[in-house]
Amino acid sequence: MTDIAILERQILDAVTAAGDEAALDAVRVSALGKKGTVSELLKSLGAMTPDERKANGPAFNSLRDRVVAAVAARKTALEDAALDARLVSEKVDVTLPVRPEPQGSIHPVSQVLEEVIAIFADLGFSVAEGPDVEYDDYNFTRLNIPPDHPARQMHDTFYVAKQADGSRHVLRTHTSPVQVRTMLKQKPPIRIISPGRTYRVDSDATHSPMFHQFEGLVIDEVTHLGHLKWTLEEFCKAFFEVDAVEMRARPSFFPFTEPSVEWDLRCDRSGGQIKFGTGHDWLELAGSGMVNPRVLENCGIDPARYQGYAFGGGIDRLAMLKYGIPDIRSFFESDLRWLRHYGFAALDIPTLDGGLSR
Ligand code: 2U9
Repeated sequence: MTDIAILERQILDAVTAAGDEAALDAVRVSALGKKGTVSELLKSLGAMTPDERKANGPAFNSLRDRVVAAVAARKTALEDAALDARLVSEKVDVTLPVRPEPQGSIHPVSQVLEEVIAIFADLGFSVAEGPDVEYDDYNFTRLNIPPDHPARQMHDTFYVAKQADGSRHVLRTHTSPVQVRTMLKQKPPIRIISPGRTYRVDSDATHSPMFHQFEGLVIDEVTHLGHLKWTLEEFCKAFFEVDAVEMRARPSFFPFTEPSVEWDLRCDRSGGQIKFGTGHDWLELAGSGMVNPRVLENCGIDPARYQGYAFGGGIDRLAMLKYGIPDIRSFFESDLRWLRHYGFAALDIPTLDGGLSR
């Protein structure tokens, strides 16, 4: 073997033996660095005669090329091995449950609240919220229920202690004051729902002193009872997960809507379970109406230019109907066995495309 061949063998063995990028770089420097063995050989060409240079030049240069290529190939191999090792160590099993042992469950009222929000969001409504303790003015007076109006008695109000100015705050008896607040700060078009807690002095199997409502409000230049009916129909189809529903209108009275309409839903109770869209029974669904022009005026909206429709329903009541819960009071007893039975898994988030209910 020539000296060149021996040197090449030594360098290539060292390249192969380099176990990581730092070791490989040390081999590269010792061969190709300023004072490296191959660099010294190339430098020695300068001191040779033209004939010697002719004889040794090609061999020295091709040695340098082979060493450069071997170092580059080893570098790629080391990088590939490092990536493979990282991929193995960082492997994630995407089939594992996100939370192996979920604790607790989602209350049916929270679940139905999310279902209602998902449906109305799909219909273009946004969610508005407000405080549970309200001004008497927003809960009643601006909604066309002035002091001493008989409708105040219907609301069985919880009053809060007198303020310094003699006025009394109330626990809101409906979520309508949220719509009042929205109208006072936002110009039409308005398209909101206001779900939340409401309070009335009432308690039996179908009434709880604290219950949950959703109300909807649409204000625009052209709105009518047809829009209202379509909106409630679309809601019912999505909520009860049926292809068709039939609604029956009954004339009603609310101080904040004129005309006022209550809606019943065709249903079938014959099989022990309730079915919607067929049958000979009717189920009270929601109250509604065209917003009373006096309410628009009280909330800073010009009734000559705008009209609106509004509706309201009980969330607890919807949860009882959909999930077969007979007594509203059981919602608020915090009985763990009840919660385990009627509760929803933490990741059971209702969406229209992913499925509203289990
Ligand atoms: C504004 C104007 C009008 C909201 C409405 C009802 C009819 C209604 C009840 C259903 C069952 C309450 O939970 S329940 O007891 N609600 O019947 N709610 S119209 O009307 C509004 C609201 C706000 C500014």
